[in-house]
Amino acid sequence: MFRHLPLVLSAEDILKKSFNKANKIQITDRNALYKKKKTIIAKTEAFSNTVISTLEQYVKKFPSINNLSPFYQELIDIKISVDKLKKALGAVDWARKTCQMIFSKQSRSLRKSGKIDFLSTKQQEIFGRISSVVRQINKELDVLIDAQIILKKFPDISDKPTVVIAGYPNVGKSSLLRCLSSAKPKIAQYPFTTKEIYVGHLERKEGHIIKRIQIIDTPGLLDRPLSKKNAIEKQAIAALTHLADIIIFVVDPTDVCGYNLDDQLNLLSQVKKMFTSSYFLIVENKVDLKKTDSEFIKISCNNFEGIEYLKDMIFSKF
Ligand SMILES: Nc1nc2c(ncn2[C@@H]2O[C@H](COP(=O)(O)OP(=O)(O)OP(=O)(O)O)[C@@H](O)[C@H]2O)c(=O)[nH]1
Ligand SMILES: [Mg+2]
Repeated sequence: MFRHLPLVLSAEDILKKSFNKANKIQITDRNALYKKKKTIIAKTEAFSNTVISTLEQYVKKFPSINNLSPFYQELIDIKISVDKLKKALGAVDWARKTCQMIFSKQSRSLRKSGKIDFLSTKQQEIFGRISSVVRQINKELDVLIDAQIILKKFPDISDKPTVVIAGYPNVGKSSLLRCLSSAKPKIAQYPFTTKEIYVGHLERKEGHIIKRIQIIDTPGLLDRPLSKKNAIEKQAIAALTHLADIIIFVVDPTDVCGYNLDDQLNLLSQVKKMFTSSYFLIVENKVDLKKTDSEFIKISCNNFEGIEYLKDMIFSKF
């Protein structure tokens, strides 16, 4: 989705690249005066056009935030800030227009004059003014440099039917995504292993139809109010809010996750209250270690007990 974002350069690097382009220019003309004049004009053009086209490319290739899905907009807000990114793109566009204006105005006087001294002075003036505009947006370019790295790592979400796996940290959510799909999220025996949203896909042929489902692994949630949730937890809430047709809520009654069952069940009732339009499948994981008499779907990501049944339940709901 965001893989084709341009590699954003700092202000100094944009200027360096543009001066390098200008320095490479060689004009030949038998008339020495013309040669000098043409060279000055061509170098000025090469420098200005490189700056302008670089800035233009950034603005064009960054996604228009308002056209993104609400999920991506919220993810941007959590990880970057929509406002900050919009302001940075606005500033870069302002700089592009300003450089364009400086170049158009000044290059006319370059063409008219035949005096080399005047041409050199004008050229330096254009270099100076454009450089100072680019340096003015140094901070905003830094915002885009960071944003570009973050956006390139965003999960590829499609509008397929979607299952979101949620629950306390360390209960086996990522293990379940591995059991249900070919995705390979990291699994470890400590909480908050998952810090991002991961996507896997589950397919099944039913007659002539292939049913495709998107499954999303989320960072662990703690039983605390939304206002107290950190940026990692907020990503899970964003996935539940914007993407979940089905929510698989995983509980771990064994305590090896490090959290007691009552807290997990409190979270479950909070989540149920928040997401009333999603269908819930509540699974009790790690039944290879302990099985309770709850009515939850019993699974083990270790020995795959209950996994096929869970898949049947998922497909039957779509
Ligand atoms: N015995 C047993 N261990 C399991 C099972 N499923 C997961 N585990 C273990 O539980 C630990 C946590 O698993 P993860 O899949 O990383 O849990 P998570 O919910 O994604 O954790 P966070 O990303 O930190 O929220 C790991 O050590 C897994 O090997 C299971 O069915 N049985
Ligand atoms: Mg995980």
